[in-house]
Order: sequence, then C-alpha cells, then structure tokens
Amino acid sequence: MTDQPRAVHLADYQPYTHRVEHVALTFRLAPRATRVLAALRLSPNPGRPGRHDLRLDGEQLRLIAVRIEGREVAARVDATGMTIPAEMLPEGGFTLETEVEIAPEGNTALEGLYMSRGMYCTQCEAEGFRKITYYPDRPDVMAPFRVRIEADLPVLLSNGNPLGQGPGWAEWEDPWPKPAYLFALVAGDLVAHSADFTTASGRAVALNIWVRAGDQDRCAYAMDSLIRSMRWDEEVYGREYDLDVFNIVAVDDFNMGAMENKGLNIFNSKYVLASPETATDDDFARIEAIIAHEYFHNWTGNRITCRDWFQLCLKEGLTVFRDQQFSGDMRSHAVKRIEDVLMLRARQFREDGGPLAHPVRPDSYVEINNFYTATIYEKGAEVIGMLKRLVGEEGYARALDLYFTRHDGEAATIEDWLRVFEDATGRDLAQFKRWYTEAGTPRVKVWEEWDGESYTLTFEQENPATPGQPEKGAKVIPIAVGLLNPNGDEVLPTTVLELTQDRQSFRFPAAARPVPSILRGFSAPVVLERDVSPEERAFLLAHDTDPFNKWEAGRALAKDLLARMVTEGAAPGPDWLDAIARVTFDEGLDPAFRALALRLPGEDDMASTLHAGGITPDPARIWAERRRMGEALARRLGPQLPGLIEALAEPGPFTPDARAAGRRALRIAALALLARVDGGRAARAAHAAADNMTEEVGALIALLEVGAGQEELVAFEARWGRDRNVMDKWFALQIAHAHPDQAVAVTEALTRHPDFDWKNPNRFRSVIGALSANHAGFHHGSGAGYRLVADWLLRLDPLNPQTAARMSTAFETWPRYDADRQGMVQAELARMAAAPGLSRDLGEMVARMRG
Ligand code: 0A1
Ligand code: ZN
Repeated sequence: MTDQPRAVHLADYQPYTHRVEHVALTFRLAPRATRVLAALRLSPNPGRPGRHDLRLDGEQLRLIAVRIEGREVAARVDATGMTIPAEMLPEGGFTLETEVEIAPEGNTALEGLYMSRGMYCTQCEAEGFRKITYYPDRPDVMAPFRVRIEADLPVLLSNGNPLGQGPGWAEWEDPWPKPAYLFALVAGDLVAHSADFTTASGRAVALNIWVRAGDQDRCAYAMDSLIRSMRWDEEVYGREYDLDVFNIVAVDDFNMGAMENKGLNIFNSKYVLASPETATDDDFARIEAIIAHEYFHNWTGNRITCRDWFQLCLKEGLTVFRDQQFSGDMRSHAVKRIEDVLMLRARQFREDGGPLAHPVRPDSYVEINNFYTATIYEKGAEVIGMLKRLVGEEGYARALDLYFTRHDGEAATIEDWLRVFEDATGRDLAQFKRWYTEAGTPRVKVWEEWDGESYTLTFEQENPATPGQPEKGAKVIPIAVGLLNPNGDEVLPTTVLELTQDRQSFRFPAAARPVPSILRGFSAPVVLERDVSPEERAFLLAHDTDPFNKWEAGRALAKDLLARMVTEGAAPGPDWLDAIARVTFDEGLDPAFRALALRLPGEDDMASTLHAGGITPDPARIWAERRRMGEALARRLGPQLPGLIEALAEPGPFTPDARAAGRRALRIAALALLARVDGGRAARAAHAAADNMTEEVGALIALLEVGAGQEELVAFEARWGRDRNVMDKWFALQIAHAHPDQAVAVTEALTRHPDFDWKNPNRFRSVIGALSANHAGFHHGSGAGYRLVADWLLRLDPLNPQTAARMSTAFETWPRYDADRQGMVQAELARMAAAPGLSRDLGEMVARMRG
C-alpha cells in the first residue's frame, strides 16, 4: 500500500519563497528520451522575508544535472520534487539550471508531455508541468517564458510569439508572465487552417487551427467561432487580444474538452472538427461555446489567474458565465438559458445533493484534478449571474472594468473578486459570499396569500447539510418574480426580490388575485417548492411572458404527471397532452423552444425528484412509465406530426445557424414521436434522405428507441468506420438507447469491437460513459451495470487515473436507491478502494462516495 494521500488546505496558503523572473526552456524531443533543459532566473520573494530552502516540484523526471550560477550542486531529490538548502543558494538573484529526461511515449495519463498518434503535445493544468521539469508548479508563480524546441518535425509550437525557426528547431517567446499550468508545446506533422484578425486598436493577429492532413476542411466553423469570440470580447468586455499569433491545435487523445494555454489553445479534436456530414447541431453549438470559452480565458484566467487551486472558480465560473452570454448573443438567450439550466440540474444539482457535494470554493482537496466539476464551473457561473442580477448591468460593467485594471498580471482570490464588486457598487457582499463557501442546493418554499387588496408571497429557505457542513446560514437569493392577471396580462413586470433571511414576505397591491411567475429566468440555483395545480401550470405555459418560466411550467406539468404515473399508475390526461399539443403547433413560438418543450423529463432527473419527495426510485419503472408517457403523447399528436415534419424540412444546403438548427430539432423530436405510432416508417425514410449528421443521428436514435435501426447501424459503420469522432457517436448511441435489459450486453459486445480503443478517452467515454448514462441499464437490478463500469474503471485507472476518477461519478447517486442497489454499489466501491495501487485520483473519489 502507498502512503495515505494528504489533503491540501486553503488555510495553509503561503506565498512562494522565491520569485521566478524568467524561464528559458530547451526541448530535445524524442519519444522515449526527451531532454528538457531549464534555466530559471530566481530571486528571494520579499513577501516571504528570511532565508528559505528552494523547493521545486518534479515527478517522474530523470535528473541529469543541477547547476546554480553554472556550478553543479547536490540537490535533495524525492518522489515529488527537489530541495536545495538555503545555505547553498547565493544571496539575491541567481540562475538555476536543470537538465532532465522524460519519456512522452509512455505517458498514458495524458498529463505533462505526451504523444497522441505521433504528435507531441502537453497538458499542464492543473499540476502537469512538474512532469516536464523541476519548477514551482503553482499558479501564483508567474514568469515570462522563452522556449526552444528541437525535433525533426515540420510544426513546432509553443506559447507567445515566434522568435525564429529553421530546419529542426523553433523558438518562441511569451512576454506575458504566466503560471506553469498555461505552458504548452506541440510538435508534429500538422497543417493549418489560417485566417487574420485585426484587433480594435489595430494589432494584426495571425490565427491558425492546426490539424492532421485531411482534416483542414473541417475547421471553418471553429475559425468563424474564434473570430466572433475575439470581436465579442472587445465589444462586450473591452478586452483585446495581446499577441501576434493565436494558435489552436486539435488532438485526438485528450482528457478534457480543451485547454486555454497562452496563445496556444489545445483542443480535444471532437470540439474543433466539424462539417455538416460529420457533426450534429449540438456539436456545432458546443464547438462555438468551447472555442469562445478558451479564448475568453485569455483575460479571465491568463492575464488574471488564480492565486491557488482553491480559487479555480475565479477563472472557470467567470469564463463559463462569459461563454454562456456569448452563446446567448449568437443564438437565442431563452433557448440557451433553458439548455444551461437543464445541464445545471442534471449535473450540478446531482453533485450537490450527493456524497461529492463541495463548495464553489472548496477548502481542501486531495487531488485537484478531481475538482474540475459542475459545481466549480456551472454553479460558479450561476453565482456570477446572481451577482449581476443584484448589482444590475451597470454595476456589473463597472465591477468588471475594475477587476481588469486592478488585478491585471496578478494571481487573485475570490476575496479580491468580491471586493471589486463592493468597491464598484458600494454593496456589502459578506452574506453573499456564502454561495462560495457553502455547498448544497438551497430549497425555497413559497406560500401566497391574497386579501382582496394585496398579494403576499412568503418565502422560506432551507440549506441542506452536505459532507463536512452540517449547518449553514441563510443565503442572499435573488428571486425574479412577475405577476399575471387571470386573463394572462402581465400586471407586475419582472422584479427582483432579495431573499436574505430564513423566512421573508413581500407584498404587492393587487385588486384581483394574480398568478405568480416565480424564479423567472431561473434567477438563482435553487429548488423551488410550491404547490401548484396542473391548471395553473398550463396557464403559465400558455401565457407567461418569461420564456424560461413558460418552459418550466410545461416541464413541471410533465414531471408532476410522470411522478404520479410512477407512484400511482396514473394515466397521462388531457391537461398535459393538450398543453403540449398547443405549444408544439404554435407557429408563433421559436421551433427550438417547442423542441425543448416536447422533451420528456429525464430518468435520472425523475429519480432525483422522487428521492427528494421521500420515494425510493425504481429505475425500471421510471423507464417504463416514461415510455408510456411518450406513447400517449405520440398518439395525441400523431395525426398532425407528418404535416409538421413536412413543414419543417429545410430546403437548400445545410447551415449550422441557430434558426436552422431549431427547425431540425423540432423536426427530429416529431420524428421520434411518430416512430412510436408508425413503427419507424417516417424515421427510416428521413434517415435514408438525410444529408447531414444531425438528421442521420436524430433519425437513427428515433429508430433505436423503438427497437429498430439495426440495418442503419450497420450502414453507419460501413460509411464512417474510419472516422474516429463520428464512430464515437456510433458506439455511444447504441448503448445510451439500448433497452435497459440489454444495455450491459450491448456494452460488453462493443468492448470486444476491434475499434474499442479504450486507452483513448473519447472512445472510453463513448462506451463506458454511455452505459452510465443509460439510467435503467446502469442501475439494472442485476447489478451487472455497476460491475461492468467498476471493472473498466479499475482497468483504466493505472493508465489514466484522471479520466477513471472523473467517470467514477456514475456511482455518486447511490443513496437515492433501494437497499439492494445501495449494497451492490457499496460492494463495487469497496472493491475499487481495495484495488492494489489505486491512484490518488480514483482513491479520493471512491473514499468520498463511500462516505
Ligand atoms: N481549464 C480548461 C479545462 C481543463 C482542466 C483540466 C485539465 O486537465 C486536468 C484540462 C483542461 C478549461 O476550462 O477549458
Ligand atoms: Zn475553463
């Protein structure tokens, strides 16, 4: 057994002992023996008075030499770094040189310098740089870098601006001081899709997207998204780009979505490459959002970085918030908000309600890679949305301007961030800060009272206990409210109420009893509890002027019904069927919105809702009742569906814009419903006629959902078998849409497919991740789903602990289920915990889930 891994605590933060004034690196690349020469110009940090040893992080490095001011020194080396005692350090500034050897070819963890199909690339966030060279690998140590790369490869890239290049070498200089986690290097046989950009102040920037030969014709959308992001950040946030080049590289083996390395973003190829034939509308939207996200990090993350990893939400929450604003501006704010909330509830509420719950700013961790979570990213963004709602558009703009001027070039904290808002707006944010320090999703109950003259809304907030945080104080909760009169006119336009106490009432003059629309735009990440009749929900679905709450009313109607179907065997009645029918065929509404209104509540969402209501969810029953619900809707809408499908056909060539995508989304939703009553005839025809991946996949899923589609799957493989990104879809969709009793068998069969390259994270996620996403299949009463996922996590862990740990969250919902299932999950968690040599990553996750 290895030593018990130690937790890192926020309270222990101390500035680094030294300053790094400059870094010069030379790489002599070779797959099994890359030499890394580093020259660090160091000086004592005045923020840490006294004389200190020099401690540098370093892991899995073969040390060749260490010199100070040109003289060899004997450093103390251990498994996590090197120490040079204070007495061996010159007073004042000095240059430290190290030479190490590393083996990128054997690096399967995809952290540090590694190889992906013959190409060298790096991933340094969070703590990967220490696997490249000895260095103070912490975000508050910022330095300018100069990099020389020597390799017999045509394209050699690093951060910053190019200094020069020749056969077999290239040099780069990044003038902007940066932490090591933003370092990047790429070397390979790549081709560029290029464009130019001129910034608002006239700087010419060369833009390149580097891909393998043959992929250049799939870069246009990413490039267009990049150019729109650069312009948007200038126009909306006044932020300009600050180097002469901006490079993006697409890599096939990548643990996450993408990485914002300064001037050299590295992307999972799945989030760059797109053409109408190979990418769905959702892929296009995701590419646009991720390109924007990484680009926006140039200011929120790179120019202003995090003091320590506890402050991760400082860059991630803000950058997600900014990419959400951008996507809303590019597409539809209403649709984007609904999609973001669906995601938040599916991932973050799920996390916040289980054993892995943690604050947006945690105060301890064992492995920081385990904290790139929905809470830090998505809840982090929601918290900023609330701040903006509380201080208003202008207050927000002033605070952000102050943030950029005050902290440019610094490594900042959440305290700095909140102080900027306090100074810019005069508001006290002490209570608001609890959103950063306390985990858990607040539950807000509402009562209403009307006395003939005035109408009162009373709110009560409850902040549930989470691991390590039994008691919590009241939060500041902005609740956007509107009131409608009984004929549907709005009598109170959206007004933000500030709930700051456990219980609080708000009174409005009202001569007639109004219908309230509460938590408009999902103004706070809370669970709203209010007894509402189906009639009132249907009324809001028809009349609410707030698009989010209009959709939410339909959603709530469907969830109430499905809950009654599951618990009491209720039948889908006309309240819901008629209300949805009206929205589906309302041509005054955006087709994308109508498609969202047609989407049935998810099974995992239903399980969580039932559990919150004190009912133990039965996954098989939820699956069956949800299916019955879809069939009832299909019968109700059936006769009108062919007409709708026909009317939504897009003439002319495919365009990925939001309007066309919305029409396709509604058309596919209609096809999927129709398949339930016509045996898949229309879906089969649509599949045969499809000239784009959105419709090809949409029709195929519609067929799989009714137990058909086998021939289409064969044809799909025959056509796309050589395309990795497209084949990921083929693997995933047949598992995600398998019958619950067959999901495990289908997954097992696919793990034996010759193209199941499980060491590739995208392929692993497409297969094992797809099984975890098949709710009734994963939670099958036999326990076979649990066993299979645990087997594969254990197999992946020694090679790629980061991805294994991340995917172990499949098990986080176990406390919701019955004793049998709980026992089976606990047994799998115990089996994983006992595995010899378990990584710190997976070890921490399993320990937290076991509780
Ligand atoms: N900062 C990146 C995401 C990222 C995080 C960690 C990684 O390795 C552990 C890789 C990428 C982003 O927010 O896009
Ligand atoms: Zn990010």
